[in-house]
Amino acid sequence: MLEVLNYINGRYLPAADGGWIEDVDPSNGTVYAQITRSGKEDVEDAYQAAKKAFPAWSQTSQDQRAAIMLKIAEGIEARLDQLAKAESRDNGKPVSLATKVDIPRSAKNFRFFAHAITQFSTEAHESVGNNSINFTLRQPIGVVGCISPWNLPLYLFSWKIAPALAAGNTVVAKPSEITPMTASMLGEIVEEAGLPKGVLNIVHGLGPEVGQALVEHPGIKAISFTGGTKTGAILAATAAPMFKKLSLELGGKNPNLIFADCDREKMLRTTLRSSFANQGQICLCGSRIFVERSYYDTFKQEFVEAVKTLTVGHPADDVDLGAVVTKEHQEKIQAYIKIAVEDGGTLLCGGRAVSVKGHEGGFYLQPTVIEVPSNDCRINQEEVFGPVVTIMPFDDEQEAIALANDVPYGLASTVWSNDVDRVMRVGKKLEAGIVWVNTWLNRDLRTPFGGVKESGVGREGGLEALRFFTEPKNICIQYNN
Ligand code: TXE
Repeated sequence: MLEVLNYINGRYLPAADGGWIEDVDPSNGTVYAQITRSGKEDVEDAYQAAKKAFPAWSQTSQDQRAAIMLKIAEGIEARLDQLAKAESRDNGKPVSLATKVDIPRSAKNFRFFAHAITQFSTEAHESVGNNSINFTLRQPIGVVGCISPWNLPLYLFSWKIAPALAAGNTVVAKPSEITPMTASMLGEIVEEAGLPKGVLNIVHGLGPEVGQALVEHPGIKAISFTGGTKTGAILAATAAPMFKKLSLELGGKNPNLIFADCDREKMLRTTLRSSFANQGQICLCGSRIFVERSYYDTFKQEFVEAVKTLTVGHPADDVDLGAVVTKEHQEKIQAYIKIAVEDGGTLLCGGRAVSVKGHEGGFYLQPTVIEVPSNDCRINQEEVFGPVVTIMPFDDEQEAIALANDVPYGLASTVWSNDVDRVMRVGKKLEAGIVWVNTWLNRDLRTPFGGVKESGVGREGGLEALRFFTEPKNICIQYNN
């Protein structure tokens, strides 16, 4: 049986207490690997390795760090097929998606922050007449923790690790126990790239065990987390009394506002993606669709017809949707569909599990569209995180904005309209960290990424990430003329 081991101080090794958890292939429901089940002792070992490596790594020049990170990016790209297949087998997403999006973006994350760190400057101020100069150093924090989820495994794992390393920190990182494989493969890639031992350490296991131990460790001074809102709250409660720096990228329940004047062909094509990409398991998916009333009936008919053409099947095949990540998650999504209908929703298409010939044990679901009577329905208020979207009409901009904002989350939003005055009026009033206009998941890594309300605290991406992973220090020198 394939084993997923910890990577500590440049060595692959099992957890100290020898426990294991199963790694299930969502495409057929079989256990295909066992994952080492780490705990406090393993986090301590990883921390000691990172602490020992910190002085040298933090004194490595930005150019030297950048050179190693560029090699890590090349190492990921050299293993594109192997990593994409591993990602798909762990997560259930189509191999084509992992090949086109997840793995290339993981390489890009390292490449981006390799360049960013060589441009990362700070401010200085001369106080004329007072013979003083004030300048700011941005110093690495020390040993930091990175905790990532199962939906975009290597993509989000690398999105945290890259800026942490670029800023001169050493890292203890924990991927999701549901999709540990590609994170585990990163160990050999960073070693090949020349990353010194102990700079990056990867521990595997259950969130409430090794994840909690990571957050509780007094020596780990900052945690960058992506996952569920409930888990984010647990982390915050643990970290608060320790005054630990936290970046929390949590859930979303994103509105997709469609005005009648939009480019309808482009909107329809993009809305299929924003609704069902990665089986709807992206925190940025537009799961609540609101359409201007004059266009609503036409949209409903055309959108449902288009959704029915989407294919669901084994991730290794040329399909639009693969399997959702676990049996439990499949059941959670189906429960939400049932609740939506009980709340007065109309199932316009989908709603059922799919049995894929030869892979009957897999966790497949039809892409589902539900027309809801109100935004107050539970399915419009809670994150389902699956191939399920709801639709309902709105009468004017004010109503569209009110509906969009009437959720506990505030991560991303999409506005479809060719009226630039309107998209500015609406965009400025949306309670969201990201507003896409006539596009979706169109990311420039220099921009801040994150949300408001229950979608999290802080921002990742670009300079925001480098600022999170450094501490500013103001030095003031007074000199004699
Ligand atoms: O996230 P969890 P899961 C949402 C989505 C999904 C829900 C749960 O609604 O259904 O979150 O997903 C680790 N201390 N998103 O189960 O549980 C855990 O091991 C420290 C949105 O993946 O939050 C994993 O590595 N760590 C999100 C990571 O936290 C803990 C993407 C995420 O696990 C921990 C994924 C603890 N007490 C899910 N408990 C997005 N914004 O993209 C768990 N973990």
